[in-house]
Amino acid sequence: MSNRTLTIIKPDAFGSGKSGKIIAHLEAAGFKIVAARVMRLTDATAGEFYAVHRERPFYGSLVKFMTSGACMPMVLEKANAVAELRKAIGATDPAEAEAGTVRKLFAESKERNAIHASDSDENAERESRFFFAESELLAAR
Ligand code: 3AN
Repeated sequence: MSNRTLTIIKPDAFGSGKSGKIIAHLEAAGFKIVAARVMRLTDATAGEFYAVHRERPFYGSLVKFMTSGACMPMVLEKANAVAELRKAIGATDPAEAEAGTVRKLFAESKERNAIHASDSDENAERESRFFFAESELLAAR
């Protein structure tokens, strides 16, 4: 069980000025920010990040969406971080997400769903290193 996970405030939420509210929501839920940046993904970067979905019918559209504007990758820290963040963001489709979750509060649709969260400790580690250098991951709590 690791205490870190990787999140991305996606272009729909960042572009409509919801990043501050989402960060406040996550901090209120007990997450601390270890690393953060604002960036715009390229086709190559988004394609590599979502490579596991390459064969899915929504892959092309997902990459187009994720490169459509700036986004905000962050490494978050909390005990049992991966499971806790998945719980805090809610189901992939906001229509199915529980009340009070980030996606219920801030997402537009199943694709434009406001936020990404790693689905395992292994992916949290891989995805954190995808966006951040070793020196950026040193912040100790
Ligand atoms: P989650 O983000 O809840 O882990 P995944 O990993 O199944 O969901 O999907 C990755 C991303 O792909 C989602 N966040 C969403 O933006 C998009 N996505 C997933 N399923 C669909 C779908 N059926 N139609 C359109 N986009 C989808």
